[in-house]
Amino acid sequence: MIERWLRGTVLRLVQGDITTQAADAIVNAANSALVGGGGVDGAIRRAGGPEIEEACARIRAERGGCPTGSAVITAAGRLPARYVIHAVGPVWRGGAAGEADLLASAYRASLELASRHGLRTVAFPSISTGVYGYPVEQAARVALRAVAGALPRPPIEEVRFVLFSRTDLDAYARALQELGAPGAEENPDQTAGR
Ligand code: AR6
Repeated sequence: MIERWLRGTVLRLVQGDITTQAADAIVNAANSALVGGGGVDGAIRRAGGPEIEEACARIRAERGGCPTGSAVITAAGRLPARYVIHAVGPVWRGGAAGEADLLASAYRASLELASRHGLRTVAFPSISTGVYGYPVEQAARVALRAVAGALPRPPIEEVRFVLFSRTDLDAYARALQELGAPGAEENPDQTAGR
């Protein structure tokens, strides 16, 4: 596990399966139609059961879906998490089609929903880097910068990235380092009593 404190929130990187994570919310790498797919989406819907599809169907009926770069929140069915935040990242088209902005926006929208619902712990997968083909090194940088730049106030306790493979974990670890050297003042344990 790799972690880093930033303004009262711990950013944590772990390798694993997001469907098994205990967190207030796990984030789904969804599509804008909110219809079930493969990858994380398929795994979340299988593990969570019909309650998730029912909630997505209601959102589809009310507002037609969820545009790329935005997010919606539903119940989590049988998952250990309380909520699922369905975030829609962009399909990779070579990098000049606004992909980075849309990906950053999907992360920001997810944190905004988490904050609005008073959630304390949120677990993200690596949005867009599977079926949607976003190169993971670039996506990791966009993801961590977006999250670091949009941490809610008051701070949520933990933002966890759950990476499926060791290669993805390594890419996110490099991106986390690039955020700048951690200052002692960022870690409340190290500043206690000062
Ligand atoms: N836990 C954590 N990460 C996972 C898991 C899991 N259980 N399963 C896959 N990954 P993807 P996208 C990783 O394809 O690129 C769906 O059909 C995976 O290895 O799930 O945003 C949706 O319905 C990859 O690193 O999401 C959309 O249509 C990352 O999660 C479309 O795919 C994201 O891969 C979205 O594509």
